Amino acid sequence: MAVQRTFSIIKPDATARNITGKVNAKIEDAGLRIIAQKRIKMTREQAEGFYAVHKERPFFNDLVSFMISGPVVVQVLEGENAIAKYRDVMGATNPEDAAEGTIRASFAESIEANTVHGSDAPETAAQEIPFFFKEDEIVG
Ligand code: IDP
Repeated sequence: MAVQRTFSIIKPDATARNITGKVNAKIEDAGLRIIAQKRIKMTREQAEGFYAVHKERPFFNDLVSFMISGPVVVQVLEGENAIAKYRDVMGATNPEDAAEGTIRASFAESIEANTVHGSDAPETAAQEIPFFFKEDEIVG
């Protein structure tokens, strides 16, 4: 399996509870390397653009409001099979379904305030990384 890059967001529920370091420890313990990271406050336009694939879903407006309700930490992670590996480390979308030890099982508050985002496929990662990072901000 090749070395891949994936895009991650530590969501506002995690920055509010000051647990970004605990999330990062789980990422690093899984063998993923944080090769870019910044703390930002997303604009509504950014959040709507980022989640555009979900715009017909009933939870879209609430999701956008949640994502702009506080700071987030956007990241690029690198490692062997990073996209699938990070999805495993995150756990299921609904924390009630997430496997023990995963980020969402450990920290998520609800299906919406579920602590992290991670790209779901190589094509998604390739769109999401440049949405937030310039190439010279990523140091592999
Ligand atoms: P994922 O983040 O596990 O890939 P998606 O289905 O792509 O899950 O949904 C994107 C985000 O939208 C979720 O992480 C969660 O924050 C939110 N979300 C998904 N389903 C629901 C729902 O049924 N109610 C409220 N928010 C939801």
